[in-house]
Amino acid sequence: MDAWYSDHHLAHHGHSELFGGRLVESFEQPLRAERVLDAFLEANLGLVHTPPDAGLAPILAVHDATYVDFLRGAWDAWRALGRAHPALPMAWHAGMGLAAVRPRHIEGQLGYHSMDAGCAIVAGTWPAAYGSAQCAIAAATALAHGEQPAAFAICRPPGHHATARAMGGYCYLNNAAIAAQLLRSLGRQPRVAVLDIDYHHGNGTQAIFWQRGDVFFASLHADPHDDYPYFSGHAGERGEGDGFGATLNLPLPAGTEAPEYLAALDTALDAVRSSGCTASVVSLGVDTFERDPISRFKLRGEDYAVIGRALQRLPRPVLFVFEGGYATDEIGRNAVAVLQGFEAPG
Ligand code: Q9C
Ligand code: ZN
Repeated sequence: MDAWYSDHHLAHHGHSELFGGRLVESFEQPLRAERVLDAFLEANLGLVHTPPDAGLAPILAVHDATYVDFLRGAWDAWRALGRAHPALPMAWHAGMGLAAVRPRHIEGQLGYHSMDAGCAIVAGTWPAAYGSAQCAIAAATALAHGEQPAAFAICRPPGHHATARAMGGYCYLNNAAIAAQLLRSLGRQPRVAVLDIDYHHGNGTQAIFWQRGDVFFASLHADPHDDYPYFSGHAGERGEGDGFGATLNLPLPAGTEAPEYLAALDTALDAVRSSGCTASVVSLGVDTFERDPISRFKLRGEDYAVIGRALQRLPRPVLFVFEGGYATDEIGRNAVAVLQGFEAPG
């Protein structure tokens, strides 16, 4: 399978996040995507393409125009206050009990368009997020044209926490949702599955398709009682309206190892297979790794090829979209092991 990679992500760097009560250098680093690219090239799995610019339309099919305008202009508005350090939100409307009116001031807008203090904005953030989305768009376009049965979008920054109008969890644009939407429209797929195997619940993807029956969302993740994103991903969340039954959440406890993980993955794959989907997007996070610095599952290096093999059961074409994973020494190898397992002879 071929991969899509944009070096615009390199300009999204030097950002901090609020972590454990301290402002620390973000765990979400440029090195992550470089490691994944290196591992993909080393494994000789296929070509690596630079995505062409497909414009804003596929992004606006998922995200609100006001949010996209905010992302594009946030750094300049922040700079206009005389600040040269990264922008971070610090006031949110949760709990005020009012429908939030969008503030005029950039500090208010940062809070209005975010769910946490994990998404800093620097000069290179918009170009990076845009380039990341373009990787998913180009890979989905290739699949829609029937060129290949599978593709890999080496997205950075990641996307699955971003909702239609809010950033969070290192995510600005929801690459997986943009790709799923594009497969629906461009590829004329009647029903598309999104399988999210990042350690964290893909709250953004879930929210975007919550009321839609045409995109089936299944996710394996840390139990939100105990882990980020805390307010989304419980087993009882199943979608609403036309989307009722098209969301499946399989929260797992801290310390989860391969046997329980693979059993839950089988449950998700059974559901995807009976959902009538004819194409799949995998939100591929490898922060389920035992040595991931911010996560508490216990998957080992050798488990990732087994996961990839299990994913052979997904309806094709299959688009892998890179999400989280913070053990920089191993993320490349682990992500690519999933692809190798997927491509291994059945
Ligand atoms: N103590 C992704 O993997 N911080 N985002 C959690 C836990 C946010 C992760 C802190 C983690 C977001 C794409
Ligand atoms: Zn994650």
